[in-house]
Order: sequence, then structure tokens, then C-alpha cells
Amino acid sequence: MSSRMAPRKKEAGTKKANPEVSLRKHLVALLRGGEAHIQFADALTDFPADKRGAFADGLPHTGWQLLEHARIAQWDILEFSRNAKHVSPDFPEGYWPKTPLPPGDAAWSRSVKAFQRDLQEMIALLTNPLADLCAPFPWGDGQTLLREALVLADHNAYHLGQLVDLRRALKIWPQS
Ligand code: NI
Repeated sequence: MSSRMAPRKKEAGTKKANPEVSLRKHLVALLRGGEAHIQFADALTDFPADKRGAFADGLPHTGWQLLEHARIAQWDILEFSRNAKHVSPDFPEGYWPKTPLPPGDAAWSRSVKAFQRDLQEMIALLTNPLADLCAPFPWGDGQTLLREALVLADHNAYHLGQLVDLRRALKIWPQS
């Protein structure tokens, strides 16, 4: 059946949901997390300072490496999504911290704060009704805001899972 041929029934008092508003809402929920799993920040809460550079048997990264990697990748996606002049770090070394151990407690807190701030900024981009979700960036090669939001949510969820596994293995996860 062709939808063009069939006149749409209009019933008084029924409001059709706006698919774009709905999509933006789902993207924000996806990025915040907390629907299918905990939020990224929850995996960082009460991470003992003396375990932030610790490896667990059989797992490839420390907490500091996972946090910094997620922060840098998110910052890169955010800047790429809003800044034509953004230059991405070298891959892969630019996306990981130089050492498995944070240089200090302040560096850890700074990284956590920057992660939260950049996530908020990305959400602000997505909820701006003037921002086109599906228009390719003039500076990219086909990427759109929708694509970047999905890549970011996927990347954050992947490394969030790693953080929880790491904390379980190190016996510093409250629910283990
Ligand atoms: Ni990654």
C-alpha cells in the first residue's frame, strides 16, 4: 500500500508523536546510561586511590587507562561533532594515557570531571532542536551527529563493562 495514496486519518484530539523529539530523547537516555546498565560515573565512584593503576590477572587495562581512554575518545567525538578545525590525536597512542598509573589523585579527579562535562556537552548538542541529526558534517566524510552519538554510546558502554569487570577482579566492586 502506498502511504501517499491513502489519506491520513485525522482524529480530533489525538496527537502524533514527533519522531525526531523521540529520537533525541532516546539518544540522551542512551548516552546517560542507567537504562540497560549502570552509568559510567557509577563505575568510577569510590574507586580506591591505591588501585587506580592496578592490573587484574588476565585483563588488559588499569582503571586509569580505561577512564582516560574513554575520556579522550569522548572528547575527540564531541569536538569532531562541533568543530570543523578539530584535529584528532594520533591513533592509537594518542587515545591512551602514557602510564598505567595516574600521575596523582588530582589527575584522576580532573579526568572524571572532564568526562562528565564532555558528556553533558554532547547531550547539549543533541538536544539543540536546531542541530540536524542526519546532515553530514561539511568537514567529515559522511559522519553525522546521529552517527557520532551512537558511536560514543557504544564506546562508553564497552569500556564501562571493562571497568566493572576490572573492579570485580580486583575485588573493589561493591556488588561483587
Ligand atoms: Ni576503546
